[in-house]
Amino acid sequence: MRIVEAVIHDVELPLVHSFETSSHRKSSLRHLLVQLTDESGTTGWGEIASPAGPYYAAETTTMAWHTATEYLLPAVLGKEWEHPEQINGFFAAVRGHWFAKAGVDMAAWTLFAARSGQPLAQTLGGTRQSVVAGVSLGIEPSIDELLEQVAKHVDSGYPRVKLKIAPSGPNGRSWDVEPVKAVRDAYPDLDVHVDANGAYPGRDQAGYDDALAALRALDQYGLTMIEQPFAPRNFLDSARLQAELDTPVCLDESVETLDDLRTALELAAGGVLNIKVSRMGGLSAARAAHDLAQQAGWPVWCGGMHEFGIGRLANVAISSLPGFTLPSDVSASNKYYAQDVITPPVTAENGVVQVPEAPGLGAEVRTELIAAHATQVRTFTA
Ligand code: OSB
Ligand code: MG
Repeated sequence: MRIVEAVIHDVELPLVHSFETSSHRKSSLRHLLVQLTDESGTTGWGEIASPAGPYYAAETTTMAWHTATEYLLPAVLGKEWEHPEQINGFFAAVRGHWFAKAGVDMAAWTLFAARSGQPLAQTLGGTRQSVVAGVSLGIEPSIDELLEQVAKHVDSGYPRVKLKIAPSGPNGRSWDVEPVKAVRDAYPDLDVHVDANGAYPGRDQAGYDDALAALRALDQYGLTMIEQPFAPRNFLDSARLQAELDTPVCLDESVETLDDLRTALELAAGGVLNIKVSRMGGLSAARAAHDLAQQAGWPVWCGGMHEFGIGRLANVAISSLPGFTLPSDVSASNKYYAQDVITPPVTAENGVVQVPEAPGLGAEVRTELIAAHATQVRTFTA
């Protein structure tokens, strides 16, 4: 196969409900859609779901545009390949920039699946026909508004709810033990987990004692996991915390590469892995992380970056692999977007999403909707 054309679309979609985490709040999202076409005229789509600002990872959408247009797309154009796992090799010299790489890798995988006449999930080695979805709920202005959000999603059938939490600090009041207690009191048996996005100070920072006290208090609420309590590179405090808590610690931001995962496994810096296709640089890396975690006995689940439909379907496909035993953040398109870039959109019935059986991505890409919401487009030809 040879990529003869690459197109990148910079697309902004409004969110149906604004979303706040320990670092910031947003009401619309700007993602980059990558379209690769080979010499047979087969097209594959990928999504660069980098957040606009450098708060989850250092990468931003503007940087990803630069990385993709200056380095990644020129590197894949005109190259001969037989399998999508080779794509990353063409830009192996580029350090980091996992989101930008993920979008290109994903486009190569969907192109390959389409050309093989196979659903993406099957191409990846997926074994499930459906995947269980959980929802991720942001920090709300009040406990009542949070309980309203939980009720809305539990009532529509989602079996797991993840709550964003934050310690008190320069960003404002703490949002951890109090909301968790309120949700647990209202839903004694619900699968609940929390995600701090690395906001708790580590051992060498002010506030560590308060952080430990809050995290220890959270251990009482039967949470499925505490996701990313400490900063991404702080594997050591994560390992110390895991050694004393009953609740599994889940790593998200800490694991960008397979080397990070090996470090985490060796140190027992957690017990669960959130695999994000975007954070790890694509489907090839996500699949390799799944294999490594499975061998080590860590359950995994697929995290999201509020993907539009293209990235969302890639998440559904990877979640069909056997080691994804916990609910994934593959909620329906309508949790975030009134109009999605694919048709049909991703839907969930009682919190269960069907894995598409159609070849390739598994849905039609709505190019007219993409064009209507695009702020810039660039085309490369071999
Ligand atoms: O940490 O999981 C996270 C969104 C943006 C940045 C970080 C995270 C998230 C989510 C989104 O939780 C979950 C989803 O896409 O449904
Ligand atoms: Mg997370």
